[in-house]
Amino acid sequence: MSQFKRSLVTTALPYANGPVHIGHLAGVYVPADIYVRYLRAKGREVVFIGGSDEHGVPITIKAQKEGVTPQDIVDRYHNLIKKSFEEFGISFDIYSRTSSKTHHELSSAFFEKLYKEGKFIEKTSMQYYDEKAGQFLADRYIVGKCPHCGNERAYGDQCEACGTSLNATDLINPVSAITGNTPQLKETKHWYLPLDQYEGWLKEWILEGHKEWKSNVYGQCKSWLDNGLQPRAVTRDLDWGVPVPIEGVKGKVLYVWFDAPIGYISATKDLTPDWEKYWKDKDTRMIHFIGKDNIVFHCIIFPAMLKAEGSYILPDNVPANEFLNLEGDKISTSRNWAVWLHEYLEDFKGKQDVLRYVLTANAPETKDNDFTWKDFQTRNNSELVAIYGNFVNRALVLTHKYFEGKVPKAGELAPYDKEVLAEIPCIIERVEKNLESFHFREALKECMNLARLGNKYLADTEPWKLIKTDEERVKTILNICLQITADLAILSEPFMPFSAKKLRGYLNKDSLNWDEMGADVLPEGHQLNEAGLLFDKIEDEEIQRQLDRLQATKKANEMNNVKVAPAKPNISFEDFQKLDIRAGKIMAAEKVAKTKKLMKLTIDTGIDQRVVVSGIAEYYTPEEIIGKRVSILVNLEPRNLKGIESQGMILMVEDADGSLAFVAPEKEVKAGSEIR
Ligand code: B3M
Ligand code: ZN
Repeated sequence: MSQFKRSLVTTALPYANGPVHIGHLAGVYVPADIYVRYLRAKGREVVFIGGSDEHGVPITIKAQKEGVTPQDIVDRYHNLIKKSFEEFGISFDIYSRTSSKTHHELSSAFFEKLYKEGKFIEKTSMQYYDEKAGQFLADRYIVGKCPHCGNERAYGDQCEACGTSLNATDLINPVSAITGNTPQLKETKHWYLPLDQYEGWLKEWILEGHKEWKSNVYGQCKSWLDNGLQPRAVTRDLDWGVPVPIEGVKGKVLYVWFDAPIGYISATKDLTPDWEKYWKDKDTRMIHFIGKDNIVFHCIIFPAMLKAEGSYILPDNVPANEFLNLEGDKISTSRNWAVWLHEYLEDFKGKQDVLRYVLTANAPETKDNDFTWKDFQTRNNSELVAIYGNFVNRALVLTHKYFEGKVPKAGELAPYDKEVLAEIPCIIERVEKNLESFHFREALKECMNLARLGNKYLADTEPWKLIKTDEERVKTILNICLQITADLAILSEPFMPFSAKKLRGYLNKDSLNWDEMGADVLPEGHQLNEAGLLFDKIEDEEIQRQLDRLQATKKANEMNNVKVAPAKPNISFEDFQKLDIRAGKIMAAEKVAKTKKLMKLTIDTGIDQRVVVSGIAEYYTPEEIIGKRVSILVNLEPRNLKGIESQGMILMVEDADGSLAFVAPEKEVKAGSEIR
C-alpha cells in the first residue's frame, strides 16, 4: 500500500427503493467506515464516497406498486438512507445520488465517448414485451424459474437464490412482474459492451495480478472468467434513467449497472474540483466496499468499462463481504425480515456503537453469518459493559476518588507493569495489520484485547486495597490504567466513534493522535473531567420486544403465503335449502375428558336445548364462550364422538394459521331464527 499517495474508498450505492438495514451496515458501510477512519487517523489522504442508486427497475417497480412517481420514491428513500448513515457515524466525504445533474452529464459523456470510439456492438434481438403494459420487460420486470437452481422467483437479470447472473430468455415460464401476463418476444435494438474482447486482459489483471484479493472475490471472478465472457447489453428500453445519448434514439436509457458505478466518479466530482487526481492518477489506490452479489459488476464489468474508456484508474482491491442473516433467516425487504436502522435508533437511542460493535465482531467476512438479538445482548453486556466500560470507568472513578481527577505521576515500574506496557505496541500492531488487510473482526478483537489487558491489570493490582498502605504504588498503577484508557480512546475510534468521543470528553482531550498511542498520552497532573458510563446493560425485556416483533413478522408472512382453497363445484339452490341453520346460544360448555380438541356444548337452538361436540378446545376455554351467539346446523345426522351424541354442528371459520373463530349473527337475534 505504501507505493500509493492517497486512497479513494467507495461503498456500493444502495438502491433508493427502501430503507437500509443491518445487512447493509455489516456488509459494506461499517467496514468501509472503519477503514477510512483508520486511514484518516494515520494521517493518510483519503476520500470516502457514497450515494444512492436512483435508477433501474427496482425503483420503477416500487413506484408502480405505490402509485407514485419514481422521483417521489428516490427522494423519500435517498433522504432516509442518508440520515441513517449519518446517524450511525458513516463518515462519508460525500453522500451523493445518481439523479444529480453531474451524474447525468458524466455518465452520458462516458457512454458517448465509448460509442464514438466504436467500443460497443450494436445488436437487434428479440426481447420480452408486455402487450398490456405496453413496455419491454427489462431485468426485474420479468420473473420466472431459474434454470440453475429452480427458484420460482428469479429475475430477468439475476437469480437471488443462487446468485447466477441471467438473461431474461433463460428463465423458465417467464411472466411480467407488472401484469402477471406471459410476455411476447419483440424486436429491439441495443448497445453491448463486448466483454469477450476484455477477457484476456481481465484474466491477466485479476487472476495473475490480484491474487491477494479475498478468496470469495477472487473465486467468483475466476469462475466467471473460466466460463467465458459474453457481450453485455448496456442499454435498456425504459423511461427512467440516463437517456441514451445517441441521436434519434428515444425511449432508451443506460443500463443501471452501466451508470451506477460511474456514480462513484460523479460523486467525487461533486465533492471537489480536484476530482481527477483521485480518478486519473496512478498514485491513487481505489478500493470498492461491496456485498457479494455485486462482485461481478465491480471486478469485471466496471473495470472493462474503465479500461475501454482509457483515462481512469482501476480498483486495487474489492473487499466484498458475504451476507448477514437475521435469526437464521435471509434478510429480506419484501418479507420485512430485517432490523431497519431507523427503527433500531428509536428502540436503542444512543446505542449506535453497540450495533457497530456487534456487526463487526460478527461480520460476514468469509461466510454468511447470523445476527441474533441474544448475541447482541451478550456482546453488549459481557464485552462492552463488563470489559471495556468497566475498566475505563474504574480507572477514571478511582483517579477522581484518590487524586482529585488529576493524572498521577508514575513511579518506578514493577516487572508486571513493564510486561503490561510492552504488550500495548504489540496489540496496536496487530490491529493495524488486520485493518490494512481488511480483517475487521480480528482487528476489533485485538482492540478489545487492549481493554481486556487493562481490565486484568486493574483486577490483578487491586489499587483499592493498596491505597491505605502504598499510595505511591497506586499512583503508578492508575497512571498506567489511564494511559491504556487513552490508548483505547484512540484505538477504538474507527470501530466505535461515538464512545471514543465520549471517552475523550471524560479524559478532557479534544483530540488524540494515533501515533501517540503507547507513549504517555496524558501528562502528569492533567485534569480529567467527570466520568459517565460508556455503555449500559441491555435488559431481557428489550431483547424480548425485538424477538416478539420478529415473531409477529414471521406469522404475518406465513399467513400471506397460505393459499386459499380452490372453489368447489356448484350446487343447486335446492341442495342449499336442505341445510337447516339456526341462530343459537351456548348455555353450557365443558372440555371432553382425555381429548385435546373436543368441547361439549349445550346449545339453545330455539327449537330445543341440545348437545353438540365441537373441536374448539384448543382455542377457547369453557368460561369465555358461555353465553356466546353461534350458528348451528341443526339437521346434521347425529354422530357419536367419544361416547357423547353430538346433535348438530356449530359453524366456525378456520384462519390461515389454523386458529378458529365463531361465525355468528352480528347482533342479538331470537334463538331459532333461520340462517339462509
Ligand atoms: N444498487 C445494487 C445493490 O444495492 C446496486 C449497487 C450499485 S453499486 C455501483 O445491491
Ligand atoms: Zn437460481
